[in-house]
Amino acid sequence: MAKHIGPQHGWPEEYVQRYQQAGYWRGETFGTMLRERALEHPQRIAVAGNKQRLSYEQLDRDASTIGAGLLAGGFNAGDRIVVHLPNIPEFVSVIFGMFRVGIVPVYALPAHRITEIEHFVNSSGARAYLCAAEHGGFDYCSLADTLKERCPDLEQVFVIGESSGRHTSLQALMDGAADTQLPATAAAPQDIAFLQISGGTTGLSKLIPRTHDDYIYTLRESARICGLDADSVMLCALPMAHNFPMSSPGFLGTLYAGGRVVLSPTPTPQDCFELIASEKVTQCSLVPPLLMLWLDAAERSKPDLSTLRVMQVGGAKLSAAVARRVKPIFGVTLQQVFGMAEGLVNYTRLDDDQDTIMETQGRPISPDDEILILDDNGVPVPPGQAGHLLTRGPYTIRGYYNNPGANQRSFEDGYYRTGDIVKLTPAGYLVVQGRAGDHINRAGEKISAEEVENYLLSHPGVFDAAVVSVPDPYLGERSCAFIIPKNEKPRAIELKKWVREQGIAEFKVPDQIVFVDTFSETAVGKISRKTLRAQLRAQLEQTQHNS
Ligand code: AMP
Ligand code: DBH
Repeated sequence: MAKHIGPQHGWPEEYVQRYQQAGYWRGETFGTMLRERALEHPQRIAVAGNKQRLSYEQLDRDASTIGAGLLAGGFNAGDRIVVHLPNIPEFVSVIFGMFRVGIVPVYALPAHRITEIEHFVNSSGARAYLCAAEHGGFDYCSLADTLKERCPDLEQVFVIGESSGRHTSLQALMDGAADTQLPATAAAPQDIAFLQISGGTTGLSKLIPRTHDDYIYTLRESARICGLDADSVMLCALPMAHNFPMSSPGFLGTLYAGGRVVLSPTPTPQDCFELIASEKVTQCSLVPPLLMLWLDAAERSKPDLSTLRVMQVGGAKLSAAVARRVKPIFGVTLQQVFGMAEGLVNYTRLDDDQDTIMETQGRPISPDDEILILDDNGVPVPPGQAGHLLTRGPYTIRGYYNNPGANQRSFEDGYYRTGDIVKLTPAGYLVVQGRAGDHINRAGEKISAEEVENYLLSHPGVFDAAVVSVPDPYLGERSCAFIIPKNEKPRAIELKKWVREQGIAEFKVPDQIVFVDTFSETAVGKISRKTLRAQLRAQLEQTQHNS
């Protein structure tokens, strides 16, 4: 497995110059950004959570210590390390430590399990894996043990918390490099800063290479569009490895603005309402199902949310009916966010009229975000009609990391095919209509139908499997697996257990299993999986409608 980071980024030189001249790419890096904030207001709290409070100065120092510790441990700029952490302050110090010395974090979600982590290690060529010893009742050290067996090229495991001596503790790494001062950055602005994870449409997630320059551009603009400044307090309720709470405007946008990030261990109303009151939180980002949960809880318990100003909601389609409840119940301005880890992010603006805020998913960050809306034949649709969204611009990647096959499918003439079906309003706002791709958007978590089908197909009792999304009043969408059994029909509960035992994130386990004799009388083997899934979805909706 190659250890170098490969091509730095895919933007052609003329675009690099254009984005630089327009002032989007300003030559900042995460290392310089943190150093500047630490010099501007050293004593301000940057991150609070898990009973810790880190000032900007302390965060800057910890980043240097971690970076120096990794260099002393034989790691070099360009190396990849899979970072698998919950919402704890060390998440921030660890990634800034890596940014400072040019080591590239690969972000895994706390819900990910051995199968996904092994895939991230192999596809990124990571030299190390870094996790928290335990979180949410799950023992990540045991996962690390299995990972070491399965990935012989993996050289190191770093653990935060009690690691029972089997792995290197982050604290030991830091103790070995205490008080080392490092220059603000060893990375260049156009280097890959980190690898983000795609939701995955076909099979396991793809890796998304983001540069310092392109990502920091989105932070600067997101902070401005969302009204963040040094007095802002952002509650991070969603898992912070997600691109949305990371950058739209997220914890990184808040740090860019010099504000304070407050980390919640869970997104429950109980945990979060308490933190909002005690930390005087001004902003927070949620996915629609959590928003609904919070709205109901707030109506019941009337918590003190008087400091909250703005709430970003995105990741999945927000219904206008739910959107309308936000202001009366929370007393905040709603901001819809339609984004993707690959790049393009749209926001409704804080001063937009109410209809725009309720009914649209916003407009792009950048004047240079190019939007194409095409019909099935690749021809632009007439204004106002729905079609496939393609985009390119100053922060949308030109290709996945080391994945020519996926790049062939997902990129054309520099445009990224988002897989979303959208309409454009006369004012240039996007309204998400649905999706062309075969993933399930389960409460904002994207699940690849193909990936789950493959787990099901590996069961000895399964002849064929097709996984589709079903509308769900709470989750937005849930997953349903249609199964053609072999001679002996397995039980649904057994199949769910089987999928779970593949060592994957729990949200990928099918919510519903339907056994059928055949998928379609005429079509088996003759139609694409995509058409088949569409037929099954229609069939299911029809039976639900009739019942
Ligand atoms: P990912 O590629 O995993 O980062 O997921 C991005 C995808 O999430 C988008 O392409 C959309 O399908 C979906 N998405 C994100 N925000 C919204 C939103 N506000 N409304 C509808 N879908 C959304
Ligand atoms: O769903 C997403 O991936 C997403 C949603 C809102 C995202 O990546 C973002 C904003 O940046």
